[in-house]
Amino acid sequence: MPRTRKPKFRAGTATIIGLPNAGKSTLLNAIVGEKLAIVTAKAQTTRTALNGVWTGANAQIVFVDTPGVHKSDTVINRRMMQAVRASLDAVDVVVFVVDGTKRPGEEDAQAVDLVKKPGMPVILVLNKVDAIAEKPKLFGLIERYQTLHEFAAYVPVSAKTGDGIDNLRDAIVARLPEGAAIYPEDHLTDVPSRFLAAEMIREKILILSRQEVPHSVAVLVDEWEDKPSVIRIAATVYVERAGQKNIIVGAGGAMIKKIGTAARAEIEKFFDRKIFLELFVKVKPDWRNQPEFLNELDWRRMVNDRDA
Ligand SMILES: Nc1nc2c(ncn2[C@@H]2O[C@H](COP(=O)(O)OP(=O)(O)O)[C@@H](O)[C@H]2O)c(=O)[nH]1
Ligand SMILES: [Mg+2]
Repeated sequence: MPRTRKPKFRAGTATIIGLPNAGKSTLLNAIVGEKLAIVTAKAQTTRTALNGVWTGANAQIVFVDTPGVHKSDTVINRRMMQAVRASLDAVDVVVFVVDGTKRPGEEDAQAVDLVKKPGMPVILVLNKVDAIAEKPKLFGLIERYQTLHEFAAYVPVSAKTGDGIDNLRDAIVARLPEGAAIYPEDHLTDVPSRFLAAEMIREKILILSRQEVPHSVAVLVDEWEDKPSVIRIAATVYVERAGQKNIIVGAGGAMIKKIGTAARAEIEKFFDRKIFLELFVKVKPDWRNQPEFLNELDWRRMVNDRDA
């Protein structure tokens, strides 16, 4: 009887890199099938690297979503770029995401330079193909990117509709080393629940509030009480100025109520539990330049503190 060779299991890490708003977080969510990373139309929505695991029959990919490549001026921006660089260490494949509706510019060339490492396969993902009416335009775009780097593959996708996501997974898996799974097959992420909840609150603030507020907002979950019937969460929204606090609280508390309602719905959906959410707003001037506070916001330290 002829023996059919079973493909060997492959497992490894793929980091998702690109300019702000390319659709990196949307792509992570599309691949793992859960809304792990928050998404908005605003740049610098993602502030920290976070992982999401996809496990198939013959492979496991540990994805790392990262902040957009940008110039760093404040302490938080420097940390964001450190997270981007750190995600390139000990990684098997780089998934370089670009907005396929845009021509590559100087910023793209600089971002590509960041991922040029000897022997590192870099897959170019041309995202947002749902928004490209004339598909042949993609060929011209690919030609331009070819002048920037010898990419391992070119994969058009729509993170929004899911188009091309299977091809992308295949292209990544083909470049992973053979080996056993790194995580149990039902493991989704290392990110603690309280961080995910804080991010969901921050997303609603970014979506509902105006211009100057987004960059000034940080959210920390202070209490997480898991009761049989409900999870009770208390969180603090930090802003930099009193005026921003007024915007977020709104007239008669209308805005914070709206934020709370939207965030609670999102958190309930994700955890599939009834949630009781309490929000507080505090002014913390210049928090973006305070290393201590930035440590408090870092989910990796939340995990370590809990273990300690
Ligand atoms: N039309 C379209 N929009 C997308 C797609 N992927 C992401 N976006 C939008 O692009 C914006 C930035 O997405 P996000 O995932 O936060 O980008 P990131 O900054 O690279 O993480 C959001 O408004 C998304 O809804 C896509 O495939 N098609
Ligand atoms: Mg993002």
